[in-house]
Amino acid sequence: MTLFEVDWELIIPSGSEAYFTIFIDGEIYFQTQDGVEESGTFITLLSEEEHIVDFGLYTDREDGGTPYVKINRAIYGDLDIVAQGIEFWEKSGTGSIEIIENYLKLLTTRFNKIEAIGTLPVSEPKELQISFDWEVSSEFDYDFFEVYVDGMLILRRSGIDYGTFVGTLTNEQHTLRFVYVKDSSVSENNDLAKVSNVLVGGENWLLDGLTSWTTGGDVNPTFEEGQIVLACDDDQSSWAERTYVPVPQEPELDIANVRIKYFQDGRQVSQVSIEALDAFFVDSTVEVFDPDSGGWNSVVPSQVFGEIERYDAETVIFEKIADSQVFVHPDGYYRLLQKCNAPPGTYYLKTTARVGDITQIERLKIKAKVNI
Ligand SMILES: [Ca+2]
Repeated sequence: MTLFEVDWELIIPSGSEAYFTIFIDGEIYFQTQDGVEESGTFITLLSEEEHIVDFGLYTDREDGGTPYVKINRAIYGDLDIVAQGIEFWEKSGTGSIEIIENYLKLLTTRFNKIEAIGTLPVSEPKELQISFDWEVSSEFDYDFFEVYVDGMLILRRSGIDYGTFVGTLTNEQHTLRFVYVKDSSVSENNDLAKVSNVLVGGENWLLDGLTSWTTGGDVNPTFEEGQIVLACDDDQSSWAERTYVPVPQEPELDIANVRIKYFQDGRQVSQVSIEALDAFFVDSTVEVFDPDSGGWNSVVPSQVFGEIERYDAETVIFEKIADSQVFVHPDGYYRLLQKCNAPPGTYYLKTTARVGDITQIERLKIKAKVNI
């Protein structure tokens, strides 16, 4: 979804009356109180499809002078729609719309209305898809079904209406909230809203009803026949919300890109047998895989260290019994010297090599025959 932000300002000279509205796709999303001069920022998140935005000014009295609206800033994603110029806007009603300096100005005279209507373009989808079926049956323009993501309005409908919402979000934590909210009087139609088939990132969020949801408001919503049912009395609300948490990404394993090779007496070894576990050395080299040539090249690691470990087959635990001493040989290999005293058995030389941000750990099996 794409953020739509509008900084607006309604100027009403004393003795005059007017109010300002924002309609999106034909539905009222915002309205000021009649006759009150004010300013603010309107924020909504809109789905990827095209949307019609409609700024409206309604003037009742102009005894104190003509009221007007300034749209000081209107940004849709990366698009500055005020900067698009007056061509972006279609005028409807009586009065004038014009771009003055850096703002859009709407002006109309007594008992008239003026609207500036623009089309917000299709926007790029994000990674996480959300969709749900909704229906509302309420007092038109007063009692609303509203949907929020992270506290930002994404859908607002009233009267008798229904549809399927489809939008996308970044693959980050997001909270989706469904609300039914009523004004101070009058109920019409069935006086409720219903939501079903809530799919977030391919997961059906209603498989186990509202178990994973948080509910609240003056009246808790109910779950009936696969649908969230939101209803309440005048001046009340009812809501249900749930938070999406992305699955943590496993850190990229680059183990296959770095390898450690072991040598004794110049010959590569895959395990080492020693007469006694007192003092012995193993040489090692570190190589990195070059995807361009498809071969392994010697590399100078930023760090190499070794440890002798005892392996307990019952507990399946490696236990460190001594550190190795590491000597850098001028010929480009690392000599790992072990000095320890332990009974006969199976041990491992654990070698850790750091190359860039890769930490490669490998173990060489050591068979020690005789105790000293
Ligand atoms: Ca009502």
